[in-house]
Amino acid sequence: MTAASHGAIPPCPGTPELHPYGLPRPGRALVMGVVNVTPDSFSDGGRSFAPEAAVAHGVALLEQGADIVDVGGESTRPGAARPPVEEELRRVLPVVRRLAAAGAVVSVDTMRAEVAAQALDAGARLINDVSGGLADPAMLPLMARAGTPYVMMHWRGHSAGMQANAVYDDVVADVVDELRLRIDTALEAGIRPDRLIVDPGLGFAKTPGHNWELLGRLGEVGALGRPVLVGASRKSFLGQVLADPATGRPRPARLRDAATTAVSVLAAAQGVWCLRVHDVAATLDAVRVTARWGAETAAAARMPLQRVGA
Ligand code: PMM
Repeated sequence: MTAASHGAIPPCPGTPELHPYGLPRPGRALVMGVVNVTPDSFSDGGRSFAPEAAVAHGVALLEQGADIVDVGGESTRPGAARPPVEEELRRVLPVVRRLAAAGAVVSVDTMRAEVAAQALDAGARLINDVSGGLADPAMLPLMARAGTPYVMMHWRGHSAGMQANAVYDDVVADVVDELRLRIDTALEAGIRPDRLIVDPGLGFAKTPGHNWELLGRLGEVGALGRPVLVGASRKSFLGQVLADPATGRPRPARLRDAATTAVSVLAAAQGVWCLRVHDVAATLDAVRVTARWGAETAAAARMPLQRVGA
C-alpha cells in the first residue's frame, strides 16, 4: 500500500517544489515556536507580554531547536478585541529586531500590511496572516513586492464573531475551496507560487468536530499543491477530548502539550510542512522520530507487518 492510497499528502523530504523559498529544509517537518506578545492569549495567558520576556522566550525556543519563531502582537482568541495598529507595532517590532539579530528565522503573525511591512524591514523572513489576505486589502500587494514566504490561513472573519461562521456543508471541501480561492487571488496579485503556504485554520470559525475532520483529511488540503502548516497547539478541541471523566471539565490549555505532540506526529506523518507549537522541545523530538520512521515506509509497504495469530 502506498502513502498516496492512504490519502497522505506528499511528504516533506524529497519534494523540493513544496519547500517555500528561502526557509530551512531539515528533511523533516519544521517546528515553529509561538511567541505571543499579547496580554490575553488563551494558550499562554500572556506570559511573554513584556518585550524583554518575549525575547527571552523566543531565545529559549531557539535553544530548544525551533526552526522558526512566530511573533504575534494580536490575540486571535475567540471573542478577542483588536489592538490599534500602533500598539501592535509597539509589541512586535522590538521582539522581531532582537530575535532576528540573534540569528532566528522570524515569522510575524499579523493581518495588517503596515505591521508586516515594518516587521520585514526589522528582519522578519515570513509573514503568517491568519486572514489569508482578507483582513487588509494592502496585504497581498505588499507580499508580492516583498517576495518573502507568506502563510495564508483559512479564515472567515475576526475573532469577535468568528464562531457564528462555523457553518459548512462539508468542512474539508469548503475550507479547500476557500483556500484555493485565496491562492488564486494571491497569484493574481503577483505573489509567486513558491512563496505560498496554506493552513486549514484549526479553531478559526470551526467547531471541535470540524477541527478533527480537517485533521483526518489533511491530504485534501495538501492536494492544493502548497506546503501545509498546522496550528493545533493547546487548542480547546484538545481540551475537550481530554476532559475530566468525572466532572466533564475540559483539560486546561497548559496541560495539553502531550496531546499537541500526538497531533504533531500524526500530521507530520501525513507530510505537513510545519507545525506551529508552544512546546518546541517535545515537538522537535517527535518530528525527528516521525521522519526516521517515515524513511522506512517504503520498506514496510513492500513487507507488511504480520499480525500476531494471523
Ligand atoms: N493559531 C493561532 C494564532 N496564529 N497562525 C496560523 N498560521 N495557524 C494557526 O492555527 C494559528 C495562528 C492561535 O493560537 P495561539 O493563541 O496559541 O497563538
